[in-house]
Amino acid sequence: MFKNYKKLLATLVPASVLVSVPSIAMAAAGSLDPKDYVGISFWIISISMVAATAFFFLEAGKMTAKWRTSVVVSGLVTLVAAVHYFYMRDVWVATGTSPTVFRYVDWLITVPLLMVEFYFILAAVGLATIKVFWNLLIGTLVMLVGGYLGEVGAIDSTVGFVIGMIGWLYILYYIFAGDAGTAMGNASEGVQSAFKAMRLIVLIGWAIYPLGYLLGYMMGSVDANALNLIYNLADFVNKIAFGLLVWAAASSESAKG
Ligand SMILES: *C/C=C(C)/C=C/C=C(C)/C=C/C1=C(C)CCCC1(C)C
Repeated sequence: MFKNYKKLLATLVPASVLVSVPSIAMAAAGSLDPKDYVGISFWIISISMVAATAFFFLEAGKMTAKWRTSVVVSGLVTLVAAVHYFYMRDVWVATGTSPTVFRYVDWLITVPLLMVEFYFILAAVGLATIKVFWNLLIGTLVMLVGGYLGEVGAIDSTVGFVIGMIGWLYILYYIFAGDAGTAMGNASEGVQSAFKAMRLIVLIGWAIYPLGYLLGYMMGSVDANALNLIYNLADFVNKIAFGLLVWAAASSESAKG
């Protein structure tokens, strides 16, 4: 499957640079206001996603077969996010409104991919069952559907928040106390510490999102600046740092041969 790895890389990296061209053109035309900190954060994070993608795809080639897919998935997460970030940035710069649809389409693709990472890290040590993946996916869908309906005003923003929280708490319960959490017993130290760090990201890194929602929608009026700045920061932590944890575990385990 990875024989054409170099070819894949040669396609994906220029492709991610190409999608950034419209944004570069806009910035060159001076449309990014130096006082627009939210717009600048969109810019910085979109470029970071491109850089992280190149890094993960290049590094994947150094891993043993068992670990390569995990690092490729880290690169897919940042690639999908990079593309959405260029669109989101343009929506923000052009209209000053939240790019809610692009944001949720991105999450709908990238969050399940992050759940796949959990599945893979368990699978690499022979502990995963498909049930683990389905449970994490169900939690993800409840979380995102609740949040989306609340953000677009289809349901009351507090109700959307509560539904979203239920989905997130289910994921937390599952990875800390459920099958996925208790299955790690005899995994190697490198895998165990990576798994624990990934769990902490889902607990602490992911907590930034409901905070953004709270400050964005539930303080009496809608604050698009706070909402987008916080979501952007959260994506940086939860996509790039999370990917680096997977990369670190894969590197150390691959070095063992
Ligand atoms: C790469 C994108 C990631 C990891 C996105 C994660 C999103 C969340 C953890 C969102 C959580 C929410 C709640 C827990 C309640 C309020 C609504 C959400 C959707 C913002």
